[in-house]
Amino acid sequence: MRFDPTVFAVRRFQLAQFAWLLIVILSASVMAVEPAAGSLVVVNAWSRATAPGAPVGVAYFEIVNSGGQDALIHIETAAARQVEMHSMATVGGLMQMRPLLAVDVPAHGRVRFEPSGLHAMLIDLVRPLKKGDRFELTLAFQHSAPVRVEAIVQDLGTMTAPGGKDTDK
Ligand SMILES: [Cu+2]
Repeated sequence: MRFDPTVFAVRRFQLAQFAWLLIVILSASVMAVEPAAGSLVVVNAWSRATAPGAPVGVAYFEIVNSGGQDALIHIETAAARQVEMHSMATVGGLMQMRPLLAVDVPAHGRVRFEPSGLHAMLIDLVRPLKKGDRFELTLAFQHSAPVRVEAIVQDLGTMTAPGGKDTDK
């Protein structure tokens, strides 16, 4: 956009308005490139009903990252007194769970917590989990703001995410 200097004076008022508009536009675009906010989305959060008296439960979800590299470092829920992140691996023919301090979330990648893989172990449940219950999980990340997501409790034997949606695509 060009401004003829000879008409600058009469345009001063419009120019001032234009300057304000420019500030608004610039600050909007600065907000748009902010890396942290909203670049991590957590989808398909679910859990599984627990047998009466079972002290632990489990939760699964998928992290979709449209931003830079990050790491999941902590999970909290009101449904259990402690949450650990576990991996599962077959060692000598036996499935073993291993606590993890952090789970890498690659830039523009996905991390899936799912049966037989990564999972959130809900330790010392406040009450048994029943099918249809909902509870909130708060996921804390190394760089991004915490993300809260509601997990829906499925049947005791459920082994796939609700709806069986393949969210890879
Ligand atoms: Cu576990």
